[in-house]
Amino acid sequence: MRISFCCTDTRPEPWLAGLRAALPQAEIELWAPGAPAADYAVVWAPPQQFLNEQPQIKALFNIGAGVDALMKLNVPAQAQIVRLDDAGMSVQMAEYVCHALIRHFREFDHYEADVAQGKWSYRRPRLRAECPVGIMGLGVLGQRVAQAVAQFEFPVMGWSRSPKQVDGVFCFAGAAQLPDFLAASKVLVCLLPLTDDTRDILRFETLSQLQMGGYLINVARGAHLVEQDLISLIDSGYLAGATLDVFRQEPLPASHPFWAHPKITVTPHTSARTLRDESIAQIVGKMLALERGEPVAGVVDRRKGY
Ligand code: NDP
Ligand code: OXD
Repeated sequence: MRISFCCTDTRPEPWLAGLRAALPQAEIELWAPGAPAADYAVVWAPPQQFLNEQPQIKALFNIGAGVDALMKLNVPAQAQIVRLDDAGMSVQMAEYVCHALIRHFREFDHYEADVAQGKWSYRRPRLRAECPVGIMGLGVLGQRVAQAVAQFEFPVMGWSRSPKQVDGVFCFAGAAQLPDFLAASKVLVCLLPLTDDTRDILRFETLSQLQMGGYLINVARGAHLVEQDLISLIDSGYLAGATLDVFRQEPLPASHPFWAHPKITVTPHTSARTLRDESIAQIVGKMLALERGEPVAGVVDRRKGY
């Protein structure tokens, strides 16, 4: 079995060492133009040239959950695209979203500012019932986040493409139920894949349907959000603020207004990191299953784009 490694912005050595240790019988090489044909590839945002030179490839293993960078390319028709299926990401996502939600809900920024001035002050307790949390995307990550948020006894709404039943979550589905989902939510968490249907989904028209004083947590992709619409809604006082982990342009340019906005918290696309050892174990397990002719989880439906 020959495996090609072609991952942009990723240090290849530890991945190659981990893959070789797990699959000593395989030939595993860092891709370079003109490399021999491979059976499988481990990829992250590969160049089109890689795919053009590997028309026979059986499967591409994406070292992230989101496959939007791959879906922009011309991928050989027979190649299965397999994404990371949790692999240690969902618990990180749950931590990140709960941290952002609780920091906002309990007004810890205000306490921090008061404490910095030596002030011993109290803010009026808020009611959880008045802070319903809406989660867009009830997939591997969205469901884990929904469960974690529900543990803190917030009312939880969820929205997905197909109807779902998730314990403790009031579920909405499809474009027709989006307005009801938004109207029932005050904090909105985006955990959608980036597709033609979801690009720009966080825009004036949708964000202004959240309950007054709403808050946005975007941990999916920057292109879900129309950035200026968010700033306008916060500056007008309709939305209370946002925590953003992903941006249209990454790294976020130094001159971007998000950096200094007092009601926007920025983190550098770090809400759920790819964990190398877990990811290698998952990828290797799936490669061996495919070799045996068995089905694997996390295969992308190319028509849906995720
Ligand atoms: P999944 O594919 O498991 O889940 C996607 C969910 O979105 C599904 O519930 C799906 O509905 C729903 N969905 C897709 N399209 C629509 C639509 N048009 N309308 C309504 N719902 C829709 O993905 P994951 O949970 O694993 O990951 C989600 C995203 O999180 C990734 O695509 C990636 O972009 C992002 N991510 C960000 C990271 C970060 O560090 N910031 C790290 C990892 C992932 P249905 O269930 O009906 O198919
Ligand atoms: C992912 C990511 O999609 O890191 O896994 O954003």
